[in-house]
Amino acid sequence: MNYNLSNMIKEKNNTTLTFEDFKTEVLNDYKIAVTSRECSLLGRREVLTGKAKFGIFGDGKEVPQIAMAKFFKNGDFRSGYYRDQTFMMAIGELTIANFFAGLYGNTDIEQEPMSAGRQMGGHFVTHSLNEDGSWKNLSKQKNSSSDISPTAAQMPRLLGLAQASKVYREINNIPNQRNFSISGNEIAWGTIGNASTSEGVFFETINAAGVLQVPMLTSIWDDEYGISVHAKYQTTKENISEILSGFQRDKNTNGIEILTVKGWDYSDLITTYEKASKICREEHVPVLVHVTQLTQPQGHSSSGSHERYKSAERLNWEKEFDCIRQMRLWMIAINIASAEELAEIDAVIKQEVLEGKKLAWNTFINPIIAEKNELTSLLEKIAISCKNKEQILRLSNSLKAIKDPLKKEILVTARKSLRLMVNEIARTELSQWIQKYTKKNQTCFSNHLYSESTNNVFSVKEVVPTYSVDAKKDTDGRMIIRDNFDALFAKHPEVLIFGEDSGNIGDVNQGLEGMQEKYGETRVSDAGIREATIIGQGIGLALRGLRPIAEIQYLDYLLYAIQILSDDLASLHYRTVGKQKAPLIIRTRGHRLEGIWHSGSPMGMIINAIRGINVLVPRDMTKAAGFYNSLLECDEPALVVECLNGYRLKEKMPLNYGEFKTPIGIVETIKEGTDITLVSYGSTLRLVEQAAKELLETGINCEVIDIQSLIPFDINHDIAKSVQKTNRLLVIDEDVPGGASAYILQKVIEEQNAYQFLDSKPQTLSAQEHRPAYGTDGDYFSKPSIEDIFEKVYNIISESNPTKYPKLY
Ligand SMILES: Cc1ncc(C[n+]2csc(CCOP(=O)(O)OP(=O)(O)O)c2C)c(N)n1
Ligand SMILES: [Mg+2]
Repeated sequence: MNYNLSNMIKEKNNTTLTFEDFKTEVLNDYKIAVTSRECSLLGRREVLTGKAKFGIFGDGKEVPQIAMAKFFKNGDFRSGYYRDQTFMMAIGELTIANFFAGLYGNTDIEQEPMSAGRQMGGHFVTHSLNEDGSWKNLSKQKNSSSDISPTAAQMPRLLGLAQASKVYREINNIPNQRNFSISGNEIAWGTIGNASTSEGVFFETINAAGVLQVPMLTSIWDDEYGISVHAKYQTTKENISEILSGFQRDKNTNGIEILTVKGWDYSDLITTYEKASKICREEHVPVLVHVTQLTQPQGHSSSGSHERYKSAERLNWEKEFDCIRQMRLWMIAINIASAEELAEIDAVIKQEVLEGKKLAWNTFINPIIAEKNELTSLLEKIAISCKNKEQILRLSNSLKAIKDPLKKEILVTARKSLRLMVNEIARTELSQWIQKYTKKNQTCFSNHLYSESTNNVFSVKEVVPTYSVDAKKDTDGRMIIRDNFDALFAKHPEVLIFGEDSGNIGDVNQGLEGMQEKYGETRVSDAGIREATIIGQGIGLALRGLRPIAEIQYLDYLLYAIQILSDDLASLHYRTVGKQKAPLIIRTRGHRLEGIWHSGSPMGMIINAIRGINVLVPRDMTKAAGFYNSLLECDEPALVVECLNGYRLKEKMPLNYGEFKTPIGIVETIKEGTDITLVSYGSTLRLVEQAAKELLETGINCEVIDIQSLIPFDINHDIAKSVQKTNRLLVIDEDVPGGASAYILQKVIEEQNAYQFLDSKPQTLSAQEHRPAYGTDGDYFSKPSIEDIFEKVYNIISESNPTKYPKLY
């Protein structure tokens, strides 16, 4: 169908398209746009009257989204932001009732499919997974990755979603491939606000897409503002497509295609998206559509008003160039409908939206009212026999008077009432009611941070490495990693690895030596120096059924990607209530080596930033390889930190590459002892082992435990069992004081209740607060040494037996 006016008439005369067909389609588009607008208008009122807490809407951006949706096909993916409600309505993934359910925060996923109330409205998703966590057929549905609020953070993942099409075009032996792609013909559609293009990850993504030549179609919704800040403070020349023009491809170069279109010009928008999607889908060339002259009729969000920062002239212009108004004028001008007919449509839609809103409200509030009634009836019944009857009834009556109660108000009433009946028999019934109610609702708000499927990390059973009878510790660690990757690439065609120097030279430590030659550039590749988008590639590829391993060259450089890991990957399973998964493996190497930026071990920062991602800290390369083997059997994301100083250390060569599995969440006792439990992980563990040997010579018998897995942490509480035996605990790591060691103490002392077995103060030994200094001496004075460990343990033992172990200093 051609929507350009002159072509339209030509087509009409050629009878390839009847005017009636054309008219029906345009009218349908208009109806979606008006429905969306009415939702925005009514949505804002719901916030102002207190029924909803916050609203951010897509008004002013309706018409371009209708145009974009026309070329969005099954199998395609969107990665966008909070203005895209019209698009979601146009592809049939958001109803009026869903829209309002999101605004109210309905925790029922059936009513609020975007996040079951976890995200504020305007953050969209489609469901990629069945109830049991298995994949749906994504190539038969329209897909949207799950939105997040940080501006431009949708961009890194967009790159990966697009790259997946390229991978599927080049590789044809992946199991269930057709559930994810039909010959790689899918586009990844991005949307971003004009001001958000100021973020670094926007430029990083555009550059990477130009290099990778992937089908990524990015639309910039340009309304000249980012909240109150005008384009002149955001964008050089106030024009993002102009400054990106150096990326424009030409006959002899790679690059991207850049198109510009006015956001209120319905017919030109359709022509533009038709052209853009054709280039992108067929040629796999990234396309950027700069949609200018958009408006924001109600301002940025339900907080604040744009009259405070837009001039009267701008406000008037926005009224005139409101995209729906312009579409209406165009329809009247070409006789698609009269002003009266359109006014009639508007009135009908207004009513429909009102009814949809009412339905959503009733569906949301009625179950809560029923819970309120249940509690007040219970309180009235049990209060009669209570000493504090009056006070309890007062609480109950106050709750009763709340017309639209919150769950919080119900629970507060119940918990306050409980305190008033501590010594009464009636207490039991209320206490049970509270526990049941809390459990149900806590689950609503807290489940699915990690996979709850039968393929989660706990499903992996340990498979020990096997060795030949005469095996000696004579193989470099890096060879074990390499040969294991070799086995994995052969076993899993859906596995691919990429990162800085990972391809041609086979990573900086040669753990991938020869792999590119053997498995090709699609599966083993070099990436630019751009950690955030390396992770974004991984997230997007994993969302489309591949098993990417994204390599971050050194743990210290994970910081460039920590925002995406924390905001996007770590929250993905939680914020989609288990409706999307990205089982990405992040491979990196860390702990001590040389100097400030090659010796960091900021594990406390990492584990606190990325709850939702498993964090594995193997002590050697066999353990690391075993983790990769385990992870590829399950459906969760994980960070694996290999020991930077372990690639040249000798290990025994296993026979069952690709098969042996390190269990996840299970600690390993590597030396049994009776006097104190030493808990550590990673590179530090070797020092702990040595210190334990030296301590044994003085008669102190340490039990040494390798944590192996910081998240999940010691699921069998084996550390507490050890402390029960030794009655003493020292946690050693090379993070800052109060870093990961504080996390470990909290787990062992508080969660595992090990405090009750202690005869001495539980202690930690960590690195200095500053970054590790360069060289062997820098290391010695920055990180815990064998002597530090020895003396710390000695002092703990000396406290209880000073006669045998007199003070050293
Ligand atoms: C990293 C980050 N910084 C700040 C914000 C707060 N914020 C939300 S939207 C927004 C402006 C975005 O403007 P633009 O990209 O032009 O999109 P528009 O809302 O105009 O469509 C800001 C600053 C945020 N969400 N994320
Ligand atoms: Mg803007």
